[in-house]
Amino acid sequence: MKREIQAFRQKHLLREGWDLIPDLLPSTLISSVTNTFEQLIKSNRNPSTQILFTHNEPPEDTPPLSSIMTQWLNPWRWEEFPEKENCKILKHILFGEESNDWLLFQEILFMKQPNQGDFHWHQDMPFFPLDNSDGVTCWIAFDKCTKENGALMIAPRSHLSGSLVSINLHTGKSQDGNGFSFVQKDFNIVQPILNPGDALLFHPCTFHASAKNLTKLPRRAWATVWFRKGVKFKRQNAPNHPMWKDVKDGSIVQGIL
Ligand SMILES: O=C(O)CCC(=O)C(=O)O
Repeated sequence: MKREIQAFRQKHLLREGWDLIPDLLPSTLISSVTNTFEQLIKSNRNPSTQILFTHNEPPEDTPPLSSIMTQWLNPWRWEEFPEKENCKILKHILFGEESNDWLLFQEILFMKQPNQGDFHWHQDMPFFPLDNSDGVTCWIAFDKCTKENGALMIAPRSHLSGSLVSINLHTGKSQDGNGFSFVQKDFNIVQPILNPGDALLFHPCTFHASAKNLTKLPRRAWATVWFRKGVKFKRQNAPNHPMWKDVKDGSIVQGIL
């Protein structure tokens, strides 16, 4: 059966920086995660309040995260939702027989609401306190995604630059103020139209972004970030990362599952 075949094509990802897998999720998993979204909205589990400023405090005039995105980080932590089980099923769909080689680093449920601002071009890797980028993000649509509702945009092959700088997602400028900003015209940007259950896979160093949602309905997505086992914590890459309470610099990342 199609879904028992490993979906992750690592050679392709390493060459192009991204991949599209239509119809990745079985309908049972779509229903379960959709239910988590609905329950979360009704619950008292508050969305995250600010993006990570990896090395400094947020600049004083920084608005809350809700001005650009409604997102819940690591909902697998909350036992009232079946997210741990959902991530386990997804792991098998993605990596098949190689599942034991991979760990889940984080899970985010994204809800881009009408009138929230641009989510600027960035790489994920500079936000992670990890020593190598042998990983992949799996971003799965939970609503039809189009240009109008801010479908994810990807810059193919932008991962070839390696991990550069953490970006202030409110402004698109580098957090360390070194003047870096992403130049769209240097890449053949793609913005695939997705149906619920379709997945975009991208490398941790691939630049991606989403513009405003100009429709009247939210655009939801389930993003999980996976790394190959053996990756270690490296504090200096993101010293403000909340995981520092629980881990030691140089130790092997255990992952969530
Ligand atoms: O859903 C979005 O618009 C942004 C997602 C994103 O930046 C990410 O998954 O790292």
